[in-house]
Amino acid sequence: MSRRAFLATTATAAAGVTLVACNTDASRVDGADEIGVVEARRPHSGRTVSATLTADRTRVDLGGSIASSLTYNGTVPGPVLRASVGDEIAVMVRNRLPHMTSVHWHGIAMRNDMDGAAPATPDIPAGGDFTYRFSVPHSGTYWAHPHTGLDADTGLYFPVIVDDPQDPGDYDVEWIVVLDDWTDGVGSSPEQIFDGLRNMSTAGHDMAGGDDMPGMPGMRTGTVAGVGGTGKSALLGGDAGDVSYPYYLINGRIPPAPSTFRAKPGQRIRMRIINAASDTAFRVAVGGHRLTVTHTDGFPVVPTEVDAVLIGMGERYDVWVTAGDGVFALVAVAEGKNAAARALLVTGAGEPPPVDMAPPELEGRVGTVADLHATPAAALTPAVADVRFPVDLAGSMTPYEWTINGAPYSRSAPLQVRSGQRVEMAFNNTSTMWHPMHLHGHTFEVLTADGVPGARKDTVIVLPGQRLRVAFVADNPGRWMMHCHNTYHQDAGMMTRVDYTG
Ligand SMILES: [Cu+2]
Repeated sequence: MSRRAFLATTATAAAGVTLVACNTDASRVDGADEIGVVEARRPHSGRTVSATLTADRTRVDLGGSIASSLTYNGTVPGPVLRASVGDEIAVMVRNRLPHMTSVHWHGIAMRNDMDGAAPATPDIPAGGDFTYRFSVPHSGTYWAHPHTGLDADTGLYFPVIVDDPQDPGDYDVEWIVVLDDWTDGVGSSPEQIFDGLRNMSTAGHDMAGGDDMPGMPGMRTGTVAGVGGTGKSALLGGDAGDVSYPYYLINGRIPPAPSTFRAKPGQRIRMRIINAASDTAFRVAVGGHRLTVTHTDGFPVVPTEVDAVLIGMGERYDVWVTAGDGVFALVAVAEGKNAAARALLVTGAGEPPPVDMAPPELEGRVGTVADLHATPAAALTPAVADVRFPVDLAGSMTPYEWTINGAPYSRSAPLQVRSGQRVEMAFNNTSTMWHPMHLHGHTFEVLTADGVPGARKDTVIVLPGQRLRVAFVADNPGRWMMHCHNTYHQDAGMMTRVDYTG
């Protein structure tokens, strides 16, 4: 399918959806006036992209394995939402779940009262409807997911792609690749995993222990399937994760029944890779191909050729691939977990590689954030910071507690900024686990030792023992969450806020 045909298809789909009523109530948040002023300053195309999403428990076919899980409109991933810079997005969410939910628009620098994370946006009660309505200021690869409880570890996620009509991009075809670690409906539920992690710690033993779990007769520590079973990763600087999943998926499919992307030999493919997982970093390669990284988290980087990329939860990498002739495996290794997800690239005749084939590119040059630099247009104007914050990341498996600046979210002191400030944050990871740290509503620049601008990111991997400085301009007033994008770390407290005080 050509890029032109792809765009035409999505435009037709969008046109068939009716507009929904506006229920924006900006007066309910602090600084509502300022939010309105900043919204007026964003680009506006006059076009509205509308959609309706129903969050419900449904059956999903993962490729011969049927799971009961939470989905948007019955599919995993949910439907792609596509807009152009300046468009207004109007998405009505019908919550048919038995509990509160929300849709957080990950990476988009949108108005705070539509961010989909409490307290800035109220959660949607069970049975309720809510319309998210906001304009999109920047092009790029984004995605959306709930910001409530452990629902991020279900099928509730979908890609959000924002095009720039002024810069259509130099590629022939586009391949959206969504990675996930999967347990819901086939293994332990996210709630069972979280209970297992916490009970493991309450018992004061590691997973090798055999004591009865308090209050759970017959359940023994380490017996919750998936809990504590992962290995080490040199790339991640230590422990790879807390959870071993039954499946790792690309575009909702298990490796024996992979999703297939068709292109012509010689075509330049823009792959938009999104890691929607909860506890898994992926090392991604395409057999027989090199990757040219062009963007991360929506923003352009100086094109960088690599053999594979490492992508943490919440991160996105856009890469170019020039298609060879044949049948190739896209393999996403669940880093440090001795498992993988895969998809196929088909451009010609041939048999698919064996399901367990590991392309040699996985062991070649693996691109990480340290290799990437913002393009001059994407880099921040150099300036001295107006305010600096330490952001200490700490925690442990036993007890299972994760903190920012010494406190879980329930007791956290938000970082306080004022509009117009240049803000520096110094992540300092004193734990033995890596953390993909995500800031809502802003894209920060990774600061480098030599002063060459690092990549613009909204989610960045901070390795064990690492100090990593980032800077952003406080230009989007409101109350914004900042947290580890490991679902279980986040729920165990590794979250705080950046609050505007004026
Ligand atoms: Cu974490």
